[in-house]
Amino acid sequence: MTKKNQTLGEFIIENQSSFKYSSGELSKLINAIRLAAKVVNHEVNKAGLVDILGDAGDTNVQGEEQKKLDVFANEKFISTLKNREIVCGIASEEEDSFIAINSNDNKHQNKYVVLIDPLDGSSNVDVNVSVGTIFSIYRRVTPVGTPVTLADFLQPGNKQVAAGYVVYGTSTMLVYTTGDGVNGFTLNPALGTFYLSHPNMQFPETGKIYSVNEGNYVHFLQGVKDYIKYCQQEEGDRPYTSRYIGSLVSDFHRNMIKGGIYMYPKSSVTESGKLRLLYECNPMAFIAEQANGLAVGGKSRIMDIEPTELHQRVPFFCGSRKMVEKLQECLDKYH
Ligand code: AHM
Ligand code: MG
Repeated sequence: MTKKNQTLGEFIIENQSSFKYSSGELSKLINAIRLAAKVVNHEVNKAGLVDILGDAGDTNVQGEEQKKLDVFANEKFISTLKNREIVCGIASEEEDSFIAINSNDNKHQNKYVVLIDPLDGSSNVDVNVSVGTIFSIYRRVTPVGTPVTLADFLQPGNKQVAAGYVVYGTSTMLVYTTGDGVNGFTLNPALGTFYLSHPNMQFPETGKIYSVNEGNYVHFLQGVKDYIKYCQQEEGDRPYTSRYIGSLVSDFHRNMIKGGIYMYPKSSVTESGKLRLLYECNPMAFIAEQANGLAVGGKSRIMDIEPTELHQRVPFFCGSRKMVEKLQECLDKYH
């Protein structure tokens, strides 16, 4: 049961019973993310004021430049999660390999792993456009009492126990699911409190927005080109509207509220697309499905892909059910 005007803290406590595992730990985990999100939000909000913009000088594992805020967000989420005795490991888009939490004192008793994209779309920070944090939570598959291994992180998305995102936008929101629907909380910056503002979020069955980087059009597969042409044709409720922020969390969030489809296809230049299965696609797919939407990778459901490496990229199509089905129909014509 969801009520309006509830704080996130109250909501977590009231809804513990709907979670199938021991709920106290997961609640602690969501609380840790809530706390780190508030600190990162504070930093993101003042990005234009302080000398924090610009490259940190490091490159991440994908060879991309890191902005200082990426580094800050990465450190903040990791340290907040580490300081609580809940997770046995963390994998971050900004780290080459996973971080094992050395909980020798409690003999590796922690049961959860967290995968995180600490500041997605960070190239938007320089131009004052929304960015986000994406997180994904699994139960470890190796026995409690032993050190965490790569296998604990390489689980298909259908094994997620929770996932969510924070969008640092005109308002800051935290949206998450534990497999029992999707709820959105808006931060009241004056009080530093998240309030339940969007209970039981649902993708409209269909929509009028398509979001894709059309600059890459010539490189797309024919099925994707056909679908884009379909979106642009004048017929029925079409042409659709094209909206692309270039910040996955914001594009997804808008499409979930208004109805739409987000696409990051593979192309003749990016063989697997751009987005990372574990840090971006799986958590967004879990939220989408919990909100009556769909997420596919071209041939199959995103959450059924068996991951083979931490930083694996996959094509990603996600949004209103009918729109994703139509896209799939276009793709299927060619294989
Ligand atoms: P990032 O994790 O390096 O920020 O990249 C992911 C972002 C997504 O938020 C966004 O949808 C996409 O990259 C935009 O990519 P492009 O500029 O190629 O359209
Ligand atoms: Mg990212």
